[in-house]
Amino acid sequence: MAAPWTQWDHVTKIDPDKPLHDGDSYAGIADTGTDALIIGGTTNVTESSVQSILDALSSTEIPIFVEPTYHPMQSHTEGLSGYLLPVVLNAGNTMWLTGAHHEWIRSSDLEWDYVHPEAYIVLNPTSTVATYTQADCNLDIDDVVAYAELAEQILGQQIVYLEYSGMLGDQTIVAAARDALSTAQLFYGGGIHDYDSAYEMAEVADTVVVGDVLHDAGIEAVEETVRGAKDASHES
Ligand code: 1GP
Repeated sequence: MAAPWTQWDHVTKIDPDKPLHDGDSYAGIADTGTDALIIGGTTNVTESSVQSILDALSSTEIPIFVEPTYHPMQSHTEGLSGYLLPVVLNAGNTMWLTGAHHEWIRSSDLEWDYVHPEAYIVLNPTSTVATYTQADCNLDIDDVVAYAELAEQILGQQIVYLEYSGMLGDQTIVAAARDALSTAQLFYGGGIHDYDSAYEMAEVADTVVVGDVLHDAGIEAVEETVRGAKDASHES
């Protein structure tokens, strides 16, 4: 069976550390047409904050994954499709390459069917994730392409994630990374906030991820980004 993410054009990431926009509810996010939800953030994410969001999403039918930047005690929670585990290829702090993962595996009885790695390439030097992982974001297009190939061909990664968190990335770099991959899925995230920005990035990435727009502008704005991503995917 094909991995679920091969069907995703648009994903919405919910940060447990940020409130929803006024009047929005977690349950309403799935009605935007987004293909999947990821619960995850860089700082202040705890098992209990993730659990309250899972509870609020209990009637949601689209896949829900958690990016565990905290240390989950359970390897599988009810209502969860699985964990997406970031491995930050350009991290300066090896905690984000293998350190945190090693610790989690040592201390938990993981159900591997539910755990899938994502090879992150962090590209916005001013983002919290770049600071936190001490990422080397001083990369040109050939560096990014080489990381994408390394992820797929050397590390056998099925998901490569270009993470521009907080800023809209460079479409040429995203397209070049996509071209360098054979079967891995290219996720793009960062700065998508309306129809046009979603369309632009979905033209070149396999899956676009929106985060801040949910918390800053709300569900209706997320809906616009879904339309942009779906239109671009159907045309390509
Ligand atoms: C963050 O890639 C996601 O991990 C989305 O980025 O918050 O900038 O939309 P934004």
